[in-house]
Amino acid sequence: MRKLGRGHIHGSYRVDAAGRSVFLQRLNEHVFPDLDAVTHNVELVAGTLAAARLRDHTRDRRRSALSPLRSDHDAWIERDPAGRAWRAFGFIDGAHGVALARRPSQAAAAARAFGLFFHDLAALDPARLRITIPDFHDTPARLAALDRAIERDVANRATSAAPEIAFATGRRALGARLMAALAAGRLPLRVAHNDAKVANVLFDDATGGALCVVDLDTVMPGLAAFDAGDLVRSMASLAAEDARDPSRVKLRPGVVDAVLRGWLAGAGRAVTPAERASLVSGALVITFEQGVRFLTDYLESDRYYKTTRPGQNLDRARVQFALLRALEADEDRLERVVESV
Ligand code: GN1
Ligand code: MG
Repeated sequence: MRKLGRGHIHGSYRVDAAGRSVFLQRLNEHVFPDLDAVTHNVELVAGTLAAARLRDHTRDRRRSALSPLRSDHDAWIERDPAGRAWRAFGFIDGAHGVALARRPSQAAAAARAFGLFFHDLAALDPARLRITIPDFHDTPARLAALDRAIERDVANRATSAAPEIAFATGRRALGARLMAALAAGRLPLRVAHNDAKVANVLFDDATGGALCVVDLDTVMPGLAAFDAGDLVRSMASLAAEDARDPSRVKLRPGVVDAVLRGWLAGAGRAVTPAERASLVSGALVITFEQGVRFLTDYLESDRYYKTTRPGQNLDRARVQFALLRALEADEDRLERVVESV
């Protein structure tokens, strides 16, 4: 059994036994208390993607969708003697993940894979999915959680985060942009991945091309702009998400443009004009929201995101806010990029 990956949430392992390889995960029930709901969504989405893959002869059938495995007891989840929950997928071999997209072409390939994901799930009624983490990309709700954390200040850290708190509370209007458009019926509810980033794409070892979108745990009803926005957020800069010096955050305009173009190419005709027009706002809002989440966790004493050193969640928040400033400065140009596709 070999430990894999860098995710903040589950523990992931490769197991080779009886002539086959399995991707085994120990599930984090603190983050996902309703594993029945997670399992329902993963099975429904993986099945829908597999069916789309069968209709498309240009894709690698075996390696372009996850295949959840049942246990010997015909269950999707098994508990070990300590009560911990485990699940398994067929191992996708000859593939690798990447933590950072180095070149625009790689960023475009990852974004296109998520665009295809959107395209392939466009006919799936989002109401069939269960809510695994309520209000996941509801930025105003995330701001309300930040307000509570500031108010309680359980770890006495609010003073050390005063500039970040001021930054976040000054941008409430930005935080409301997407949810207001959804509530007003201007944007359609969709099946969204909700954790769209290059690290959740597998690339073919042989060709370097994007094979498959992974990590379906947060797939829920959502907006196109959540995923396209998170892709921009996670690839826009080469700085580490927890860089100690936020001045290392530099926008890579060529990569950002490639992400927007790549996502639109994958989504094709499944995307509506209003959705297209929301993608750049999505990048700003989701970057802001991620900073708000890290800042909240810092104030709540690092309960959610794993940390390996003091101040790591505050550094993470600072990086997101630096990135947001850079995206805001480039917003008009990015809107023109989307219009030109
Ligand atoms: C978490 O563990 P990972 O890297 O898949 C988080 C995402 C954040 C991300 C930030 C369920 O994802 O929402 O964008 O960290 N996932 C959950 O690095 O909260
Ligand atoms: Mg994830």
